[in-house]
Amino acid sequence: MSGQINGGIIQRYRKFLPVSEKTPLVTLNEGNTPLIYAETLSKLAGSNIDVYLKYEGLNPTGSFKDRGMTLAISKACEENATAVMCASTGNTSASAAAYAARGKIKCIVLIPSGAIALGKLSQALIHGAKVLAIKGNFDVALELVKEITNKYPIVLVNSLNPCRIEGQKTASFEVCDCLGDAPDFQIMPVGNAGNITAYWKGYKEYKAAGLSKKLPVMLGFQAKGAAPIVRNKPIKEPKTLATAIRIGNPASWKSAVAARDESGGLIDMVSDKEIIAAYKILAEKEGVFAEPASAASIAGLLKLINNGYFKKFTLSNKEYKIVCILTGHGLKDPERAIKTVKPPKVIRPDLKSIIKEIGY
Ligand code: AN7
Repeated sequence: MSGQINGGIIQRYRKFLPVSEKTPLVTLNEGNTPLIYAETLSKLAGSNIDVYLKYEGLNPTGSFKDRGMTLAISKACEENATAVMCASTGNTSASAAAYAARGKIKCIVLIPSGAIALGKLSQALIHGAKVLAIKGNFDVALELVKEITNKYPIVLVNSLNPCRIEGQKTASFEVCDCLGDAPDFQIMPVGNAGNITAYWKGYKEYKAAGLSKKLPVMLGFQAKGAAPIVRNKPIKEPKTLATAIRIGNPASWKSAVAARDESGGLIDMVSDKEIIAAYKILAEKEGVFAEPASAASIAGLLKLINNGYFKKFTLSNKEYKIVCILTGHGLKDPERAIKTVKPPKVIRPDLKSIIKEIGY
């Protein structure tokens, strides 16, 4: 027996995507991720603002990359490609490796040595990709991958591949389907800048199709030590503990700036300290575990609340909706979680010791 039971983003949004009946479907039923109301963050934002979390960590490999990868790998299979390749700060490699395994196509990934989270590395390895760690950062890896895929018959599956952006834009369709329209504001992390490009494209297409009425203000956040767009110059040695967005020369720089400017938004930065504070608030107050790069969305939200950004919009009685994109699951980087909090206290295995600790 074959066939999908509920399918993924290609089946659900087929008419918006560059596929035909001939395109094989390489899917793990990605997408359809929850939009979760955030009670604590909504209270902090103000009485007429609702904050929602788009939990992309619940995709099959634990990040939003699966939306673009299902399409990129399906198209590579349609074109009878024998191999795909990407550079990655982790999540792209995890997703490429899984979808390539599913599509029975060879996968090669180039990662910065010692600089990707353990969960992501384990995924790329267990799915059978050829994983090569270079003594260099993501930007160097991406340049090498571009050169190799130009010279050899290997399909590039970084977000320079337009299929990646096409697939990822379906997340904005889901937000609109869920809210009945686009939100007023969208906050998201920016690394290689493919995702902000994809969301903005999706919002515009949905509106043009008459399926939504408004467009959101796009608010992107980079990590302070890796903020080339904010500083308006490439960063040679980007630094941040949010390894997913440790990127100094984003491939989709221009289209990210266009999304910012066309939407009347901004691209700003948050420090590692702010990212970790947001990471903890999200986990402790909302019950949602997202990786540090994703917490940049929440750090950005808190920064904008604190500097009064929303005040100028919310003087009226109108209700406003903010959607924060949580791009990857917290379990991707368990080491960071454990470093952020105290390790468990080791006690004697008796009732008295336990009761003493829990204060009853
Ligand atoms: C969790 O995996 O670039 O601005 O190579 O993994 O579209 O790059 C990951 C990026 C945000 C930034 N959040 O998105 C890679 C990679 C998470 C991420 C981003 C990434 P883009």
